[in-house]
Amino acid sequence: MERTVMTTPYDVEKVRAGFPVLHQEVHGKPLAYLDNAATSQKPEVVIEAMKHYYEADNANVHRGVHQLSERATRDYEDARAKVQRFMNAASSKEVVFVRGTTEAINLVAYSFVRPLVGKGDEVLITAMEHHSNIVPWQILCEETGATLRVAPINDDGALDMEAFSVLLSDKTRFVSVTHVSNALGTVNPVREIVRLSHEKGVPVMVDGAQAAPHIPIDVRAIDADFYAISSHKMYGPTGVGALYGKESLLETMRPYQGGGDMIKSVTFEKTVYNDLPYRFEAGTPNISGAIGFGAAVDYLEGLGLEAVAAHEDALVSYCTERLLTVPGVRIIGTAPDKASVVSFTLEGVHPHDIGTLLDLEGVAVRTGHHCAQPVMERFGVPATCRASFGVYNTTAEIDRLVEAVKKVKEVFG
Ligand code: C6P
Repeated sequence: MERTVMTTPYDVEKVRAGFPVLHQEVHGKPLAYLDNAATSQKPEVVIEAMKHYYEADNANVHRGVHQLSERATRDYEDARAKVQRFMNAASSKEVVFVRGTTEAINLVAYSFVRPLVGKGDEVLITAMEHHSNIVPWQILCEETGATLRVAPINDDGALDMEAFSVLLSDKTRFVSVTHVSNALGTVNPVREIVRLSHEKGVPVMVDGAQAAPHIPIDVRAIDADFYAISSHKMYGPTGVGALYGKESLLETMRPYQGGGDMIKSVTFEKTVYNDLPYRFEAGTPNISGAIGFGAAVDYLEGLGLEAVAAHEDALVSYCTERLLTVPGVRIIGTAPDKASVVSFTLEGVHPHDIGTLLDLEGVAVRTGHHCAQPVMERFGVPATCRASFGVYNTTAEIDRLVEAVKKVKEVFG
């Protein structure tokens, strides 16, 4: 992907100063938080935005005529506009607040794809998907008689595009792919995937959970039909995310849940559903979460996504190079285009043992299957140790990771 080179140097120490949680010791060592793919830390500005809402404006949205409700509604809708701008969606009607990527994918499976498919139809995903982009499609296939097809990945963790093109057939009704793999770091050629799919008239959903915190997202340039993101991986709060959907498609979809706010009028005879995007936001939403999400989007845009991407690309390269100096280290996922994740194993040591010993050194990584068990199977490993980087990480923290891995090697002989 082409990236703009920033003229001002990236000031990581200034960035770090904005994150209160980073300034602590774990087991007597300074915290090196390298588990950003699981969830990122929150800057003061996000914490403050949420605190302000509860201290000054707390009220339900779209309901009251009183001052507090008007303010809460304004800030909630401002947050939607921020997310719209962040993803470059054409209209705020195309941005539905959800609990996160998982809920967004389930919503699309239920409301858009399920009524479209039956026996003989196929849904196409890839072998590098997170469970959130596998299980909803399995449920859908079980219930409709459709078949789930899986495009394979190459030994370096890149998608096998030739196989993908072959699997994309006249039977394919829907394609759902991740933009960035959480277990491998692979960046998928989503524009190309969408182009090929649209040539066959097949709509595409992109799971952007791991892309949105790291690379600029432009849903219109990608021409994605649906795109899902999670606030908590983007320096925002947990429990909120966004589903982008093309207005023309959202308009055709049945509601996901029924309840308050998703209706225009209700009688026992007939309910008239609300306009977009409220039709998909039944019940009192996560108001403080959405406001925090909006603040997180402002924060990321303030840093500049190109600058963030350049900073994290440099960390991935540095980490890969340094880890490979340790005999017995194997990097899982070596695709040419990667974002922010370095998954590895150490010969003779279970990743959980590595994780536990790293924790004693103050280094936080995730170990396990990363909710992507088929990826582990593909690479013949039970689990990996995953270092994942964010805006505040430094090469010094990577040096500490590498020194800790060397120590693990010594302990286990
Ligand atoms: N991956 C990880 O440690 P939610 O939980 O709904 O915000 O996001 C789910 C999800 C979907 N797709 C991808 C590619 C993801 O990485 C995740 C979440 C975390 O890798 C937690 S399992």
